Amino acid sequence: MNNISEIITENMRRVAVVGHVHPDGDCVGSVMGIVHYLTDNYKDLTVTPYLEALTDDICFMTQGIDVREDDGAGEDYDLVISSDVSDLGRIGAGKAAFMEALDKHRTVCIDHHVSNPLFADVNHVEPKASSASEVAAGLMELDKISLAAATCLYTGIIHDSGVFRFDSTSPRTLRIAADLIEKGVPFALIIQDSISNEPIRQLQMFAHVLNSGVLYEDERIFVGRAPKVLQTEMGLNQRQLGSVVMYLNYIKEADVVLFMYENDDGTWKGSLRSKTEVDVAAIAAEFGGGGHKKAAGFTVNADVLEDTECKVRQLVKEAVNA
Ligand SMILES: [Mn+2]
Repeated sequence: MNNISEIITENMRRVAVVGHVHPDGDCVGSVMGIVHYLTDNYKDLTVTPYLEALTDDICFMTQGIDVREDDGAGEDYDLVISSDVSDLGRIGAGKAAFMEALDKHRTVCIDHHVSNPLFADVNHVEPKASSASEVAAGLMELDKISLAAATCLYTGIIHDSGVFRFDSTSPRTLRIAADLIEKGVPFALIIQDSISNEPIRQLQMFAHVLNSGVLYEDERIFVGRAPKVLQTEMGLNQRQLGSVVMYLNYIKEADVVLFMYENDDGTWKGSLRSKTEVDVAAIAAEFGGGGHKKAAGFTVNADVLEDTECKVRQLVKEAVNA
């Protein structure tokens, strides 16, 4: 597919756009970007976004728009588009609408995950793109992108690219972002309000993990933990722990960071970050997990928590000396 117009036919009237479970900035940005673009340019279309409940930092993108949080069963849409969804099982709200449309060969998948099994009838997956929002923007005609659409797409790009810091940022990412800024996107305000804006409890959690964790200087790895009791004490849920590992990654003396936090079911999630050639996806795979070279994760049982931390340190050591 070169342009999103290729999937819109004359007799289409009702379209739905769905994202993944626990929607993040890129998911909401790309879904809402597509919703705005289709609504703005196809007057015969009624376009409905489906998204699960949004966190405070990204909910501005859906303000004033009817977003459905249910599964959309029985709606019989002419077309259902998924965006930023890596796998059928990851569809959040609107899942029934998507599955019913799949039976009728009326689905499209727009994504950037390399692992995407191409689950829709029409699939447009760009594994090298920074974000689904970049992919979506690349399928649009620039002069047909409104300020509202541009704002959502820009927000999606900065969320998934770490404001253009991650390796996935390409010259194309920046060109598309530049085109979007030209529409008048208030980018400084969005970065301030949507990225550099953390509730004090989340920063206190980071401070706690930083102070209670251990820096193994010889191995250049920092290991920190957040047990359930601490999460409860701070009034945080798991989704609000995401920024902790990002801040831990600022530690100059550590090339690799391991952040272990307890899940509701008593298992522990290990979140790994690397600043060097140490491939943390390979380390996570040793524990049945996976991810990217510089950001990966896995889940282990509580009884092997200590062992796991030791083993990660050993694996990092081996990788450094390899
Ligand atoms: Mn994404």
